[in-house]
Amino acid sequence: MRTALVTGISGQDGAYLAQLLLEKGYRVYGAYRRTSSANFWRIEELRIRDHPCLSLVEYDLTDLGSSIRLLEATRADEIYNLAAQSFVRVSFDQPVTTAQITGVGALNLLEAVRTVRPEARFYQASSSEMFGMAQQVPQNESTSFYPRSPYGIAKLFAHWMTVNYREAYGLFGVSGILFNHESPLRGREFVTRKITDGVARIKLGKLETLELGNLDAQRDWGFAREYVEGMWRMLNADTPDTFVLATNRTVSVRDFVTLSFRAAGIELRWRGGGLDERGVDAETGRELVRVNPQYYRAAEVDLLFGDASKARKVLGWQAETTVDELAAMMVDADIERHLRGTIV
Ligand code: NDP
Ligand code: GDR
Repeated sequence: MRTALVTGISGQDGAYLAQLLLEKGYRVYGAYRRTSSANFWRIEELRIRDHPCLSLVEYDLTDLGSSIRLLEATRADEIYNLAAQSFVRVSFDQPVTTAQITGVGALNLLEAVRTVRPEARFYQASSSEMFGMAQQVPQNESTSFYPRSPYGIAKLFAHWMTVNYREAYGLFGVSGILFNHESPLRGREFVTRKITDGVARIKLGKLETLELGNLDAQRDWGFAREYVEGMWRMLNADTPDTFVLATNRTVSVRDFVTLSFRAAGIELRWRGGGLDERGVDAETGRELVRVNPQYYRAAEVDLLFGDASKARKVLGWQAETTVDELAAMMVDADIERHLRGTIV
C-alpha cells in the first residue's frame, strides 16, 4: 500500500487531495497544526474524516524538529506540501509570519526529506502569484517571476528551494505552479467564495450589499478538485519537473460577480466607475455591490492568465470546469448551506 503525507489537510486542497488519494488506495497521513479549536469541516463535508486509511497527525511547518519527526513517524512515499499562510492580503500585514510559514516552512520539510526520507517524492504547492507583474501573457514555466506580495516572494523562495534540492541532492522534488483554483470548500476570505456566499445571503434576504475591493483584477480560475489530480500526476511522472496548471482563460472579479448573481437568477447592471462603481439589480435598481477601498492591496497583481500546455502534453491533464460552471456550483452550495444553517 502506498503511503502519502499531506500537509495542510484542513485546507481546501488538502481535503480534496486526501479524498483523491484515498480513492486511489493510498494510506494517507493528514498533517495539521494545533489550534484552540479543531478545524476539520472540509474533510467532514467530504465524509473522509473517519476513513480507516486516513490518520491525522499534528505538526507545525515552522518547526524543523516537528517536520523531521513527522517524516520519521509516517515514512511516507509521497509528500505533498500544501500548508501555507495562503492569503495574499494578510501577507502584507504579517510578512514575517508569512515568510516563516510559506517560505522557510517549506525548507524545513525539504530538510526533513533530505535527512530522513531522501527516496520519497516531494510536491511543493507553488503559485501563479510568483509571476505577479510578469510581462508575458499567458504565463508558462519559462515566464520570468516578478512577485508583488510577501506571499508571492515567500512562495518563490520555496519554489527555488525545491528546484535546488532536486538539482543539488537528486530529490524527486516537483513544483506545481498553480493558478487560482476554487470550490465550495474555498475559505470565505478569498474573493470567489466571498462573492458566492454574499450572493447566497442577498438572495435569501440576509445581506443588503456586498462590498469588494479591486473589480478589475483578472484571474484564471479553475476547479480545485481537478487541480489536485494534476498534483498527483506530477508526482507520479517519470521525472521531477515544474508544471503550470491553469484553465487557459481569464476573467475579471467584476465578471465573476456578474456570473455568480446570474447563477442565483439575478441580472446585474454595472453603473459608475472607480470607487463609485456599483452593481445594481437590473429589475429593481437596488444596489447589490459596491466598492470598498478597505479591500484594496498595497500592491496588486492585475492579470494572471496561465498556459498549461506542458501539463497537457506531459501529464495528459487539462482543466474541464468552466468559470461559469464553477460560479454556479459555488453559489448553489452556499445557498444550500444557508438554508441548512451550516455556514462554514
Ligand atoms: P488553505 O489556506 O485552504 O490551506 C492552507 C493550509 O495550511 C491549512 O490547512 C492551514 O491550517 C495550513 N497551515 C497554515 N500554517 C501552518 C503551519 N504553521 N503549520 C502547519 N500547517 C499550517 O489553502 P489552499 O488549500 O487553497 O491551498 C493549498 C496550497 O496551495 C497553499 O500552500 C497555497 O498557498 C497554495 N496555492 C493555492 C492556490 C489556490 O488557488 N487555492 C493556488 C496556488 C497555490 P489551518 O487550517 O490551521 O489554518
Ligand atoms: P489571490 O486570491 O490573491 O489571487 O490568491 P483572492 O481571492 O484573495 O484575490 C483575487 C483578486 O480579487 C481581488 N479582490 C478581492 N480579494 C479578496 N480576497 N477580497 C475582496 O473583497 C476583493 N475584492 C477584489 C484581489 O485584489 C485580487 O486581485 C489566491 C490564493 O489562493 C493564493 O494562496 C494563491 O497562491 C493564488 O490565489 C494563486
